[in-house]
Amino acid sequence: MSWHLGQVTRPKPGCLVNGDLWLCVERTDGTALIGICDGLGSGEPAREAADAFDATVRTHADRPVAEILSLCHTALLGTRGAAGALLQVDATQRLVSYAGVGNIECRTRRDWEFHPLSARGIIGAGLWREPRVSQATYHPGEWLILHSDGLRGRFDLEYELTRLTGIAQAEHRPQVLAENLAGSHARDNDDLTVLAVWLA
Ligand SMILES: [Mn+2]
Repeated sequence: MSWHLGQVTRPKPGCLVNGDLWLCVERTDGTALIGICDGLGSGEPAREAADAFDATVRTHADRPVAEILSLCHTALLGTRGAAGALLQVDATQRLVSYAGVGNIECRTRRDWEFHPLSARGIIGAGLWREPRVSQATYHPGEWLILHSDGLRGRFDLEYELTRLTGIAQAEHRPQVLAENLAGSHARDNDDLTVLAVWLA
């Protein structure tokens, strides 16, 4: 019972500051909390919003995911706002929980009947409604891809997974997948974050 994470994050080409970020923290109950955030726009103001998301998630990591996003909304009022999502991985129960707001996508294999959607809206701006939490159990070998809109969403996950079969050390596959996706499907006009989570 374990899981592995691959990641790529970078600022918009030509920019020094990345308005996207991701984080992974271990909760006191032993589950993992993975977060991804895209501060609106780019540069310092986007980063400021993303940093507020990061700090809030770390401070309240033991709370339920939707509640953490509500706390993020309050913390981001007065910033540019952000899109953001949280994935909780319970490797002991083989259970994942996802909640997101705005342009963060969570992609899964077609065969897995778990296709969570982020709610509309912006964290830190406008009317707030606590997002719905999607939950599912999984069999070992399942995948979740979380990405900001710096990645085009139309990639074929099944095909990308077939490109990994030649990699002898399975725990390296998530990183290779994240790099393959960033290499083939990134937009060149936005900050980018791709997380590939392999539930072993
Ligand atoms: Mn973006």
